[in-house]
Amino acid sequence: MTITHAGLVAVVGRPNAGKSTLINKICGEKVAIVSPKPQTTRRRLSAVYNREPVQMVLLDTPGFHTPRTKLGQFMVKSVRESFGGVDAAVLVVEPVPSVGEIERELITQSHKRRVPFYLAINKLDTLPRESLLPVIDAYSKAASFDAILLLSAKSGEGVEELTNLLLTAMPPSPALYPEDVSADQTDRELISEVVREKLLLCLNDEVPHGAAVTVDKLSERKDGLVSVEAVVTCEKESHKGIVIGKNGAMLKKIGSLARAELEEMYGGQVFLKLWVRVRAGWRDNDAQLRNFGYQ
Ligand SMILES: Nc1nc2c(ncn2[C@@H]2O[C@H](COP(=O)(O)OP(=O)(O)OP(=O)(O)O)[C@@H](O)[C@H]2O)c(=O)[nH]1
Ligand SMILES: [Mg+2]
Repeated sequence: MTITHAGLVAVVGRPNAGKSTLINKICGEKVAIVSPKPQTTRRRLSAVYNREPVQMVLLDTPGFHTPRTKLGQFMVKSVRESFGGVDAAVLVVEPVPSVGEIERELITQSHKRRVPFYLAINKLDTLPRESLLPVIDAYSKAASFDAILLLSAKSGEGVEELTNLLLTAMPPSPALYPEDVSADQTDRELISEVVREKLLLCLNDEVPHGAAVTVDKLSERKDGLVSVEAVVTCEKESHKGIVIGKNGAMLKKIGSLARAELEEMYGGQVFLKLWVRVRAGWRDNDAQLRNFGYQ
């Protein structure tokens, strides 16, 4: 593959706007976890998309919000940092006809960078087209964008148009990543994210938001079987009880959902063992945060 143009694209927006869904859709594969709950993404993730002769590295960022914990501070800091050195930025927004404080702050930050800046009004599939006119109007008044796109990250409608615009914004450069790399995350990080996604899907807000997942053991046997031991760390004893569930039913459900997805990714059998433990207040503890990779 010959790459002549390559660059970085920051994808920003409020929690739940659909940033990770959009990045997965552009890349044509699942690189980032997605959930109906806000604050799913905690760490910046680089997803690599190649279309010869261009390579585009999409930075999936945590939803921008007012932090209440040190984990939240880390998340918000990583959004701010993601603007540094990018070649383009995309603001992903909900299709609502007013520009929120979060969006205004992100617009200000992006304008400082003076790079092509695109607005992606997402979730087009959830409302009739005529309802989008006031949304476009509100954003046109709030800032100058290089383009305003209407799209559905879920169905894919309008995504190709954004992809094409972004590709043309990439500057002359050799490839930034080898062509077989799809994201800058290790197998351990990927596995712990898949387990965390299932926690978000199966449990109510407070419990998964106070949970972290780490992979303690990972091995691949000669016969191809992948063996994983992962730990779910909760903030409270009561949360631990909820994660485990009656007779272990919830943990079993989370484990089997995660295993099914990992088996698809690895293309073979996966043995997944989950443990649950409690570390009170870990979201405000520097050492714990470092331990979980939130530093
Ligand atoms: N109907 C509809 N739902 C969408 C669309 N895009 C995303 N969603 C849903 O919105 C929810 C949030 O999507 P994510 O991709 O996790 O959002 P995010 O912006 O990455 O969220 P954080 O990581 O929390 O900042 C999920 O339930 C998605 O399925 C869309 O175009 N249409
Ligand atoms: Mg996300």
